[in-house]
Amino acid sequence: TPPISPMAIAFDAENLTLSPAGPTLTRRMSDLEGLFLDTDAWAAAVHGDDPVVYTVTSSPVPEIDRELPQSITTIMPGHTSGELWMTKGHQHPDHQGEIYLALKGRGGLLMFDGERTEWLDMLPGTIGYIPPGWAHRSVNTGDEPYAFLAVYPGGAGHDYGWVLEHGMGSRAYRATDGVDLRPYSAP
Ligand code: PAN
Ligand code: ZN
Repeated sequence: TPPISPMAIAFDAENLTLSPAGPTLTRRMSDLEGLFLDTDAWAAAVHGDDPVVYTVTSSPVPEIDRELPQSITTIMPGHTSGELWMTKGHQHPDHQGEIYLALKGRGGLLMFDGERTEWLDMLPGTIGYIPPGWAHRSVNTGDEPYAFLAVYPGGAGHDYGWVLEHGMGSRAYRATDGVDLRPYSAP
C-alpha cells in the first residue's frame, strides 16, 4: 500500500457519507446471530425481510498500524422483542482506546470491561471516550437513524468473540423516555 497523503475528507451531514470514501459494510439481522436475548424473534426477523440494522462507511485511511482510520456508523431505529437495535460490539485485542462523536439522531454507547458496565447517552455533539480495555457497543435509542463518527488506531483490530463469550454487562430496551437498561443474560 502506498503511504496516505494528508487529505481533507468531505462529510455530508445530510446523507451521512464521506468523500472520498473507502469500503462500506452492511450488517443485516442475519449478521447479528447470538446477540439479541430473544432468539426466536431474531430468527423470525431473519426469515422475514432480514433488515439492515446498521452500515459502516470508512474513509480511505487503511486499518494498519500507526494510521488513524475513521468511519461513520449509522444504526437504523428498531427493536427485537423490545431490545433496541445495536452494533455487534467488540473488544480491541490490544486494548487500544477510541473516540466516538455523535452526529445525528439519538443513541447510547454501552461499555463493559468484564466487570463494570458504563452507559453514555449520545446526542449530536457528544464525544464518547472509550478507554483502553473497554468493549463497546452502540445502540439506537430514538426513532430515526443514529449516526456517529469513530476514530481509532489502525492496528486496533476487532474481537467479536469476546462479546459473544462475556456479553456486555447490560441489555438496552426501549422505554417511553429513552432506554431501559437491564442486567445482561445470555440468549
Ligand atoms: C466502530 C465499529 C462500528 C460497528 O467503527 O466498528 O460502529 O460496530 P461493530 O464493529 O461492533 O460491528 C469501532 O468501534 N471501531 O473500532
Ligand atoms: Zn472499536
